[in-house]
Amino acid sequence: IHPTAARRGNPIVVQSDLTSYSNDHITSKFTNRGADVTVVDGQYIVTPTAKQYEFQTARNVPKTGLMMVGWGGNNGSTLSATILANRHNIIWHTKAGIQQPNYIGSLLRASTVRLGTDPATGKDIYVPISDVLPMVHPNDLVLGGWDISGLRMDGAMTRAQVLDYDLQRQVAPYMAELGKPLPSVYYPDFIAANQEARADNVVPGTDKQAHLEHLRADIRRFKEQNGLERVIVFWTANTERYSDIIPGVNDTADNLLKAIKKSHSEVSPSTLFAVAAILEGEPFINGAPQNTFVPGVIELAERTGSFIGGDDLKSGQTKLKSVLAEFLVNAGIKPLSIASYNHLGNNDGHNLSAEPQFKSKEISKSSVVDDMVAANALLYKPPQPGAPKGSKDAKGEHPDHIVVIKYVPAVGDSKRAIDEYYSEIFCGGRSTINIFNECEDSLLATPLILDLTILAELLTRIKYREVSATPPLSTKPAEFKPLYPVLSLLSYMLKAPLVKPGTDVVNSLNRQRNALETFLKACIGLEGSSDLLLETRIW
Ligand code: NAI
Ligand code: DG6
Repeated sequence: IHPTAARRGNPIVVQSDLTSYSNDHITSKFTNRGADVTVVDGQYIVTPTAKQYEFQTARNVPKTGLMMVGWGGNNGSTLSATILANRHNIIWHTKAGIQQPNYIGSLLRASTVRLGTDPATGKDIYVPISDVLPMVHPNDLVLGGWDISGLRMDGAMTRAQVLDYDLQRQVAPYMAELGKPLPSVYYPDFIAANQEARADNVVPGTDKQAHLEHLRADIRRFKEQNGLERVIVFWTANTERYSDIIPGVNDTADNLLKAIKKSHSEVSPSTLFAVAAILEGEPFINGAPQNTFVPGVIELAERTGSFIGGDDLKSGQTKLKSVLAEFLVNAGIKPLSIASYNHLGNNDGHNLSAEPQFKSKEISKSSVVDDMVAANALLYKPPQPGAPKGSKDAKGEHPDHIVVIKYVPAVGDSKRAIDEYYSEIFCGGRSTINIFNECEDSLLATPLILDLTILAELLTRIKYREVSATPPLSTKPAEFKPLYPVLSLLSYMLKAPLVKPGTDVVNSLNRQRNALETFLKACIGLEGSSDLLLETRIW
């Protein structure tokens, strides 16, 4: 076993020329293989490509804080209580018996990847994803954040009505120790009017530049007080309405900073938080659907190299859609319509009962099948160049797709989602698949917040450089540099993934997972997903 790797307690040690270990870093060589395709007279001319890279991952896992915006909401309070339950190993009674805390639903902590095969038995060996590279353990996250509601965290948990009473009872003293959320910025125009009664914990005034400085100071103080090396700022507050994109206001980084100075009305609270995190050099993740990342925010992140990720947690109905729609289209079956309804009775549902906030959610829930449809020109007629603007032919063929959300207070956090997939099958036949899913919304969402936080922290520690296959002897290797600031590798957990401008969004859950798995494995010098299993197919 490699002595340095073993000394640092790595559960996986790769023995190969492609991987090296030092006290501080894991360094790996990776060949990114692809193909350039040009279409000439209906013929596809394919040229395989191979580009070499090195990845370098810092092995020291920093002391990390998670500052949630909307900390006192259902997600924020549920996440805090479940981390505390795990940390203090609280077990509780339910009507079904004794329940242990766990991290089920977390991709990192409750799912595995295939590493390879045991040569002695020929059996596959799987490891938890969290073992592939050194990552923060959720129990070690230092929790904090803001909320416009000043209820102490134990009260926030009670208000959420998500967790079993016996767990609430036992975890309440720990929750009380967390205190109450920091006051937040509240611009009533951005969330539903029905939220106003909650807003008793707000930063005074209307000066957005002063608000920005206030939020930046909050982040710095939280870091200092807790001795943190890294803080992830996470928007899990109410869904806001979309901000208008206005040239001169939020279209560039400089304009946005000027607009904040002038307290322009189209600068939303979530955008202000994103700017505060970016200027503090800390990652910002948007767990809600609104367009927090106006072009000026993306440019600011690019300019400063601060990391951002979003939008909107992909927890239930949409996650299933990103599997099912792909399955149908990849099976050569043609979805003609997808009708998605859901109703819920928590505060999120209350806020979404207002039209502008629903609109934000409708947009993020609607785009999820676009790339699968675009990938299959055999089933769906692609956009026709030269067709009249706005016509069906100009847009290309697409299944009918509707999204309906209704607020039904009685069901609380237990969301009901009903989906119908109506498809064309062989020779004019029809297939209808109906799905009914019922589950606690916040218990689906909170593990995703953990995964996003832990991955975002990890991705700040990974650097890369391009390597020439045959460098001239005199050439010094390029410096390692950080990844591009928009963390599209987080797409698996997000409904409307933010990607590098000009690149395609991948919505397929399988492709998103493959990308992440391939990347993490590449960072330890393992190439390919190995699903080919060639040795099982040849003599
Ligand atoms: P919630 O309504 O229980 O919590 C939101 C919290 O944000 C509230 O405590 C509210 O007081 C606070 N808030 C509103 N504006 C604020 C501001 N400017 N600054 C600080 N705090 C503010 O909602 P929940 O269920 O926790 O969801 C949070 C967000 O995550 C929502 O936007 C929701 O759409 C989104 N989401 C939730 C999913 C789920 O399954 N629970 C999945 C996908 C997204
Ligand atoms: C109702 O749709 C409330 C929403 O906040 C959703 O619960 C949330 O966006 C999760 O959506 P999905 O489609 O992933 O279940």
